[in-house]
Amino acid sequence: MSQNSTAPKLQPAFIPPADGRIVILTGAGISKESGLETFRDAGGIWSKVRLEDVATPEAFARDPKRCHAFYNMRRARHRAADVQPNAAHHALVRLEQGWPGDVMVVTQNVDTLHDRAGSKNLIHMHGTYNQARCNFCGHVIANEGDLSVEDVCSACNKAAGMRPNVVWFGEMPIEMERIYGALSDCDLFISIGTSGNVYPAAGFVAVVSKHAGAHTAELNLEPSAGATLFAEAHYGPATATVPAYIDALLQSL
Ligand code: BJW
Repeated sequence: MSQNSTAPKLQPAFIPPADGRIVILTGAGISKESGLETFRDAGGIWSKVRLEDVATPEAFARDPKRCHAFYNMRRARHRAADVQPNAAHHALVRLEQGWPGDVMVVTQNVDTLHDRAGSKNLIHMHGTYNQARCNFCGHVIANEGDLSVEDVCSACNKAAGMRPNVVWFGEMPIEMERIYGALSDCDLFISIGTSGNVYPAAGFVAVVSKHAGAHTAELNLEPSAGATLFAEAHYGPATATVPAYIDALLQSL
C-alpha cells in the first residue's frame, strides 16, 4: 500500500540509522478502529466483566463454562466480516517491508489483524484467539469455532481441558527470551495503543531505555500509565498517527 498523500504529516524526533533495529509493541488501541473493544477504556471489556472471572487460570478451574462463553463471544466478534486490518496495521507492514534493518512487532493482542495485514516478524506475546490448548498435555490446535467443556483433546483424549491459547494473569507470556533479545539490541522502540498497565509489556520501555539506550516513542490516543518514560509521544487515533510516523521514517531513507 502506498502512502496516503492526504495523511497528516508528523515529524519523528529521532530517525534511526538505516540498518537500525526497530521493535514495536502494540496493544488493544491499534485494533479499536477495526471494530474491536479495548480493555480499560470507558465502556471497555473490563467494565463489563471482571478479569478475575474470565482471565485467570483460577477462573477457568472454577467456572470453565463462563470462560468459554466469554471467549466464544470474543472469537465470534474477531471473525466478523467488518473486523479488518486498518491503516495502522498496514503501515507496520510497509515498515517491515521497506526498512533495511530488522523490524519486529510484538503484540499483546489476541486478534490476528497484524497477521492478516501481512506482518511476518511478529510475536503474539499473549497468544491468539484462533488456537486452543489442552490444559492437561499442552497440545495446541487451530480453532476458529466455539470451545466447550465437552471438547476432547485429540492428543491425550481427556475432556474438559481445552482452553483458548491465550495468556491469562499469573501465566507466563510467550517467547519472552526472543522479545528481551530484540529489546536489548534495538535502536528504536515504538509503543502503540497500549495503556501500560499490564506487565511485563508495560516494563519494556524501561528495559529498552536502560539496557539498549534506544530511543522510545509512544503513539497512543492519550498518555499511557508509563508516558513519562518515553522520549517522544504523539497522541491521536492510531489510523492517523501510525501511518504518518511510519511514512516519515520511510521517507528518511
Ligand atoms: C487507542 C485508540 C486508538 C484506544 N488509537 N490508541 C509487575 C508489577 C505489577 C504486576 C505484575 C508485574 N509482573 C507481573 C504482574 C502481574 C500481571 C500484571 O501485570 N498485573 C497488572 C494488572 C498490575 N501480569 C501477568 O500476570 C502477566 N504474566 C507475567 O507477568 O508472567 C510472569 C509471571 C508469571 C507467573 C508468576 C509471576 C510472574 C500476564 C498478563 C496477561 C494479560 N492477559 C490479557 C488477556 C489476554 C487474553 C484476552 O485477550 O482475553 O491481555 S489482560 C489484557 O490486558 C490483554 C491485553 O493484552 C493486556 C494489555 O491491555 P492493552 O492492550 O494495553 O489494552 P488497554 O485497554 O489497557 O489499553 C488500550 C489503550 O489504547 C489505551 O491507552 C487507549 O487510550 C488506547 N486507545 N483507542 C490509539 N483508536
